[in-house]
Amino acid sequence: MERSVSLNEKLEEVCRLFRIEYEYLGYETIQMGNVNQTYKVNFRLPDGNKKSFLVQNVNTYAFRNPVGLMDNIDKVTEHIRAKKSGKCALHFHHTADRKTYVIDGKNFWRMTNYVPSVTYNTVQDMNVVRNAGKAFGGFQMDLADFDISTLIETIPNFHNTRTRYEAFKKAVREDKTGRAESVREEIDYLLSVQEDACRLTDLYLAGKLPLRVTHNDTKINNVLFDPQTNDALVVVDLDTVMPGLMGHDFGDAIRFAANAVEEDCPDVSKVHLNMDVFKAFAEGFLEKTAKTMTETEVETLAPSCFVLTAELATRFLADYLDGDLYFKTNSPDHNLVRTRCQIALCKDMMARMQEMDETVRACVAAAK
Ligand code: GN1
Ligand code: MG
Repeated sequence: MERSVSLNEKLEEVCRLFRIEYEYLGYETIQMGNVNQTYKVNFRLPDGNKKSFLVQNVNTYAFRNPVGLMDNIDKVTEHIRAKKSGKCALHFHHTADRKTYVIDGKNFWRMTNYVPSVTYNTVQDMNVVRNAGKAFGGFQMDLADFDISTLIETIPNFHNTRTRYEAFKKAVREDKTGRAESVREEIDYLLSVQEDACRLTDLYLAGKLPLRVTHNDTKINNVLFDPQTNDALVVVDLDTVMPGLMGHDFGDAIRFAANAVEEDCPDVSKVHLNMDVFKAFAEGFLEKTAKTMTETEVETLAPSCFVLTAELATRFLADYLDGDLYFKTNSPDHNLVRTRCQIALCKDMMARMQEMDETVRACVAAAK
């Protein structure tokens, strides 16, 4: 890949502002996430060894209050780090004036420690899946004693499926790019499942589900694994850590990890819910969380997988209709491909709802 000199210089300058004074060697672009830009920056230490950090350019179109977001992250990472003495934890670097970010023009930069590790987009090894379930379940439990009132909503109504549907319908009505007619089938499907998709939101609004500190973006590639042992080392991508529901974390994790293919697979005939992955994740997640869960929360876990998948489909399709402003895309129809993949998964999840629910209940019984 051709490297822009100015980006190289910019990254070095940002690192200096975070008070990294070693010899700068250069950067690598890291494919991570659909929203922020991530770079691995490499340095040479005085003893000749190399040391790396991660620098991210936070997407301020998605995150309108990045300073509030960094305040959330700082509090949450320090809360977790205090419980993990000697173990791997995330740490954000500070500037000379004690800020966890550098603002330059439109760019909002931050820097963390680099954890040598592997990540997975699809997983065959059920041990890895179970460890991911434990990591996300453990993450919620680590934050169970965190004062939720000190967190801001980094994206208001992030998993409010009712407001997501309103935004989707607005995008259909406005049809800014003239694409709506060509995706009528997808629009109609998503409208037809609206009530099922809004089930979690409605239960919450009716006061039937407790608010917890949740991660809200529990893709399995947001867990870093030890390359030798495949133990989960640390949960990353804390931008959306905020008040949320147990089902948000469970459902989103299954949506991503238990899909037999990647979330943007163009061949929808390959999309299906892998029940072995479902079971392994549920075992790990519930081993950590079952004891603290209410009966209504347990009831929501299987439906939440459908909810999170349908919700994301409305978001991908709305973005396609709006002209691809929110998610990073690598082709003109990338958001449509993603939408179709999520819709295919929704259909398979609907067909397996009872099986999912029985598996959840068996895991809860085993964990209690
Ligand atoms: C985005 O943060 P990242 O890029 O891993 C999105 C999630 C979606 C996901 C789909 C802040 O995740 O909500 O589920 O893409 N994050 C934000 O891949 O919108
Ligand atoms: Mg994220």
